Amino acid sequence: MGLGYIGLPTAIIAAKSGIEVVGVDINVKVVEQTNAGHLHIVEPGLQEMLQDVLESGRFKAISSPEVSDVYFVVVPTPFKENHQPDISYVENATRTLIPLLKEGDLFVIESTSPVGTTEQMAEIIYKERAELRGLIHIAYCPERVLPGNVIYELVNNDRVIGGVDEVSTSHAIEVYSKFVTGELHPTNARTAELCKLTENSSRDVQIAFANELSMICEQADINVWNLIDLANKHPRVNILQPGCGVGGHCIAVDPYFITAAYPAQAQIIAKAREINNYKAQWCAEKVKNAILEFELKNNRKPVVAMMGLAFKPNIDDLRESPSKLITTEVMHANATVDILVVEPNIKEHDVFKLTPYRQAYEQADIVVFLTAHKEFKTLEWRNDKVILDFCGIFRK
Ligand code: SAJ
Repeated sequence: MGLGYIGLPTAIIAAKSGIEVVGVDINVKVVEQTNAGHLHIVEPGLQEMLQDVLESGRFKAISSPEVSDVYFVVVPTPFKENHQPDISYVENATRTLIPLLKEGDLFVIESTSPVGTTEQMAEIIYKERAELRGLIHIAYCPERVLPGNVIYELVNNDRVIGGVDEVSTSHAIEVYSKFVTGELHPTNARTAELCKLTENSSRDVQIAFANELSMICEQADINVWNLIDLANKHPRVNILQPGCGVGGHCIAVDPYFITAAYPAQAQIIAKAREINNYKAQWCAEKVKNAILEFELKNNRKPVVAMMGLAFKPNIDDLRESPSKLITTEVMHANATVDILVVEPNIKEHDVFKLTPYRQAYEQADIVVFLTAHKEFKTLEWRNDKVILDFCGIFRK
């Protein structure tokens, strides 16, 4: 259920391993495109695999589910305005499956979910199908893959598998072992749910630490990249890299699933979210000030280059991107300034007019590095420009 960034590769890889798979998506376009052999997501190596499993007859996409033996729910869990998790997609997918369930089936949730969601879905199922209590297996198994490296990581990463009871856990482990070679770690559903949230929150907290250091260093006139490199020479210190905030649909989202449920306890996790969000505002302010200073000094408006829109290096994904947010804010605050927007991984954008990176670097008086794309690292430092390097392009 769900043929997105995780569901589709999972379906294809499971089919590749010999399992007969039907991929279900409510978006008819996705279903048609997939059956025609065209990927609607960007993932190296997956296109050939899709063609292969379609030809073998072991995989097809459909828009409503068929009776099966194992069901995987891999739908989005966004958050609402107030940072409360929205599990309505998981619930809808679960409800759609209820009439199809039969004795011996396995029902697995993979979607990132607040603690208790799997037990909640089990109760929804048993409320309508009381005769199935104890006769079907229900488990939670989060994914951990990094977009861009999905084919390798889906198969090779270790996984945490938590059933609502021990029989469910071992049944789920048996199924996953058919297409995952990484170690499969048994636990209960609640621990598996919190484990996923913990992994991404841990990274968020660590990035917040690096971002906080970058703001301290600016005040102290110390190069933060040198500082972190030196501190990391300690055998038990491993600080991550500062940037212009945290983006994407995972690390910038999942911690809220903890803070929403445990506000009194989740102090560091909440603060880390605040710091990482604030870092983007901080960067935007720095750019606005640099524009003002340039104008006062030179008696004309500068040309500004905003380098990178994607939420992390070398991808085209702009979801929750702090670079995009900063660029938008700087443009709104400086309507009469010539602002060149650069994103080498995207050809065209409906909001931003894009400029090739070398041309923008050449033309701009102020150059703002937001995302550490590999192309930017080929540029030489220029003393004749004001350079704001928020992502360590020119770090030694
Ligand atoms: N970032 C920094 N400094 C760093 C590392 C990252 O500022 O040192 C920023 C990036 O620029 C980006 C954000 O953090 O804006 C997130 O990027 P990421 O590469 O750390 O992670 P994601 O969001 O692409 O994928 C994460 C992964 N989780 C962990 O590393 C714990 C991935 O394994 C998960 O499968 C994925 O979330 C998910 O789906 O939950």
